[in-house]
Amino acid sequence: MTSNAVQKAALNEQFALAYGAELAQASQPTAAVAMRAAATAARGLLAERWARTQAEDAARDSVRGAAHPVRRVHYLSMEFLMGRALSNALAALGLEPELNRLVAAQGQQLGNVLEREPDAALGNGGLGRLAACFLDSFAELGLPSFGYGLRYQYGMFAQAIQDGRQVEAPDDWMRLGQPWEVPRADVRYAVGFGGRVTVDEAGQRHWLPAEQLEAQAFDFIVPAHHSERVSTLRQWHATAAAPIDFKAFCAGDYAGAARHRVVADALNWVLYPDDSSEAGRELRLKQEAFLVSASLQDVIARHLREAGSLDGLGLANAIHLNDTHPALAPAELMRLLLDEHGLGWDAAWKITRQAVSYTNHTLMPEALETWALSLFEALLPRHLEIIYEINARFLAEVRAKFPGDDALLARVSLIDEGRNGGERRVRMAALAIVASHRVNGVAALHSELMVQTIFADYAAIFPGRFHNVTNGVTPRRWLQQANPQLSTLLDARIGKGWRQDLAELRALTPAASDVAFRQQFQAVKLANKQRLADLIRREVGVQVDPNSLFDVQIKRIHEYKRQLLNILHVVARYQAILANPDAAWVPRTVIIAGKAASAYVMAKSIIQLAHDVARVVNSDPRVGDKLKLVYLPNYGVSLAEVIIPAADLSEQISTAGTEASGTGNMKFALNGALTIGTWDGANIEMAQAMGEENMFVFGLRTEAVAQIKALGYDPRLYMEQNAQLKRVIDSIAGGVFSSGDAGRYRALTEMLLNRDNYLLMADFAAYVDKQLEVDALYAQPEAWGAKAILNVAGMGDFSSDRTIAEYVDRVWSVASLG
Ligand code: DL6
Repeated sequence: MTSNAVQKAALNEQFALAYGAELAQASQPTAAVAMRAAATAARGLLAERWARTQAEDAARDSVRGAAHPVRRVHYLSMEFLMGRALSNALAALGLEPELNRLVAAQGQQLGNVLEREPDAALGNGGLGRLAACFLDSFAELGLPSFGYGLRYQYGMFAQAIQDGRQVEAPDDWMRLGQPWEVPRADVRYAVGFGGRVTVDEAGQRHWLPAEQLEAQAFDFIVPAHHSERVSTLRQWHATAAAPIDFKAFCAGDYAGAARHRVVADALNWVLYPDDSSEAGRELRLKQEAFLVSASLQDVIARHLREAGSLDGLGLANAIHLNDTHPALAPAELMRLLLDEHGLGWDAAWKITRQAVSYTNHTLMPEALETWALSLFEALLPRHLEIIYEINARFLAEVRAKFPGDDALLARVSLIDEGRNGGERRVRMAALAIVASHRVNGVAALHSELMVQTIFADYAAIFPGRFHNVTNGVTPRRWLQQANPQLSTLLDARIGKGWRQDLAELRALTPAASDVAFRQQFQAVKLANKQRLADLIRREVGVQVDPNSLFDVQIKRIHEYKRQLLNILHVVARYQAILANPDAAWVPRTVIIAGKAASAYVMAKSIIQLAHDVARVVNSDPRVGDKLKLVYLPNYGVSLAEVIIPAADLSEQISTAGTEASGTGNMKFALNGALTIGTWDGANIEMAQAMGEENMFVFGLRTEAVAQIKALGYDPRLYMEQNAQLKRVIDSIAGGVFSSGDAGRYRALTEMLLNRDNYLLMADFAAYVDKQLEVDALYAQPEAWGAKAILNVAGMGDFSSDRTIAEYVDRVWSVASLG
């Protein structure tokens, strides 16, 4: 039998068994029953690949001390935004037609079955989705690797909209079980918190934690598409180490008997507990420490199993910190090596520096994580001692290199001494930088600004440590699976190789001037738009015209991403249509989706404004199909997979210098949307790759932003000089969109007029003008289609396979250790 025939036979067998078991429990055949059976069957097939991959990796040269060993990469991240897994697994296994046949035999349609799978939304936005794309590329490139995360029971919240306002609810994504995960009952580690540190007669320090938890591993297997390799996401689940308090139980105090179990379980509940309370902050720090400790114990245990001793630990293993959330890792690794394995400081530090590297994903100073020393001391007393020691040695080095510069010492210290009256805090980014052999940003501009601004001092102290690795996205999910019709068209034109080597998209360039191809390309776009129009009608009851220009902004709601600028443009356009209804308006459907952090008041106000404006515009008969505004609730990976292939225009309009990279920008262009964007993040490299003339670039650039701010920015001036902007602000402030309630958006308009930190007022005119250019081009379908094709052709550099290859080269290889 061929290997595909063997796989088919195995799928048949496993599906039959799983379907029987599911049906017995569910009592009637539904698409959900078929979905779970299919997932169980696919997981069974992947499990065999997992075992083979692990055996291959264990036998690799690295642990035997070759000169340039292949290192195993351990990617520590608090977020993995995986989305659905079944269609990805079927595509990788080449079994979609077979499963189609199997579910049809049970009276189900494959499309419905696939849609029954809940999204694994264990992430917040771009950072988490990037981690998920990386797992795909780890498998595809055959990199020995483990992703490490937490097994959140509720993940990111589910967003509902009530009266135009965001309402958050737990997203109970595992309520019907989680057929994908493989529980590893035997992979468990103890993780401690609190207590105190003692010193024995030999001077050895011992941490005696007051609370002991147990971390149990659950594996999620991610398959390669062009080999039988897989990568693993190992997620930790916390339980209390101690049994119930029997005394309390016997006294009838059942809640008291189990209190410590609830405390332990709280670690599993949500991603990002609200950290506006002390309890929320404590829980978050515990989650981070829990992830780090369990993962590093696992790394060490595996190395000991394979190599027999700690020798070569730092050379054979890369430990990567996805932002600062796992930045406790160097301190925990030092603790494990010093206290649990008896190494001396120098040997432990050498291993740590060899192993650890760190990616920064934001320049926002407020997002740079710090922890109150008091909390740290209470939860992690031994780690704090180690951080003090790392700091003392680091500051001694700095003193030697820059004698007499006390201000520098204060700025770079791992401890913020709270000199301005604040409390003392641990700076997690400083810990990550000092302990890493490589630190990188995620797009060229971001990496440059990182060393010029937030990390300028460290860059002077550690020249050569800072690098750039521009983000990428997996073409398997974001083109092949999300846009099957476009994939088929590309296959016919340039072959199938782009799935493995995205650079092959370049061969599409001549197709931009091929009339027949353009028509086919635009027919695919129209079909995708029709699918989205159907979804919009189902979800929010708005009828949109698939021939209108689909103008899309989907991402976390944040002031710097400037969804508000987009809404201001909608209001301006609405007013212009009313003033001149008979002009040749290019019909436009503006689509926004995204979640606001639950405590972020301004972002929630922006969501409400979008709904208020949508209500007024969409119900105004004078406007009709000329303009519609749609807000799609509960944005997530699966929704993005429907929206992105249908977009004509991709809104990437952050204030220059604020968006580290963006990855949505890449997904849109890959699916043939044109970008309207600022000179920010990876927009810049995309424009360079596809030609700036194929993008609608507008707005102030980073230097101009800095200059305006330095000169004393006065947003009111922009309004006074621009009658259109004044009408827009006046109408919002006057209650035109809030049923006359002039107070509803007072804070928002006051913010625009008095602070406007993200320069919306300064960029408004350029943005509105650029939108007119968008209209003009869209009115020429031939020219629009050609540019859309050139966008796809220019995206060859933006595969996460390229990104991971660069990480291997610049960050994770032994050669990068210098
Ligand atoms: O690098 C992935 C992604 C970038 O594409 C976005 O530009 C950036 O905003 C995002 N950063 C974060 C930062 N969170 N923290 N800390 O999500 O990373």
